[in-house]
Amino acid sequence: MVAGGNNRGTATRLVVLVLTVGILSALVTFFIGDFVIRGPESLTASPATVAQGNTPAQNAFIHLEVVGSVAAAITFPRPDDPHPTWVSYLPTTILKVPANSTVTMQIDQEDTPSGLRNPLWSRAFGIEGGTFHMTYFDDQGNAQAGDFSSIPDPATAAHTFAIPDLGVFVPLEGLNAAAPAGSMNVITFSFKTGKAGIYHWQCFVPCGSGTIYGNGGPMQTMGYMAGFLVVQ
Ligand SMILES: [Cu+2]
Repeated sequence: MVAGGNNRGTATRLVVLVLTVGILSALVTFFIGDFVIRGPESLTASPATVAQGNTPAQNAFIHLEVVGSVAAAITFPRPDDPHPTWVSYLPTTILKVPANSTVTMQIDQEDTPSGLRNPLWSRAFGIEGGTFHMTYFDDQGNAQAGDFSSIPDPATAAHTFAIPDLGVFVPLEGLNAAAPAGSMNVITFSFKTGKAGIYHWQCFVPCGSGTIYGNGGPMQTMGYMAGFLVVQ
């Protein structure tokens, strides 16, 4: 009798243990799966041809938009975004580009200036020809265009596009307050990729307003001011 009772007790404990482990495993799987699914989508470079100044694009083209808040997007709206007030690159920051190729970027920059903490960062590095092409607006709100190796005033930068491991760095001029409503600075440049790999990229302007030193929130979150360049 006593032995039988012990066996039943052991069996019950075993069933409870197995069920508990099963439920915990299911929960862990669910949370990991949910995390992966909720991660930003990826954008594969298109083979489209656009001009950078007089140089036609080759191989790969990536078109991004930079907004002061996701809800204000013009080119790439993200209606169900969990952070509509966050500053962001759009439509995503997971960018897939071919290895050993020239990637041409077009960035529609719509945010106002934040300023650079280090004036050295007003210079562009690591891009083809050393210059980026930019259409922008002057203090009178007139459209201007030109090729630049740096932005004229570090205080007027809004964001930067930086891939540290590839030595690529481009300052993005903030939209002048005199620019007509709904306008954007359009910045185009090209850089070369080497071997396949995953390269972290991010903005170097602490632009996450409302977070400590501006470096939290969107600055640390994939899909906003940080991302991966997937070279494949
Ligand atoms: Cu930024």
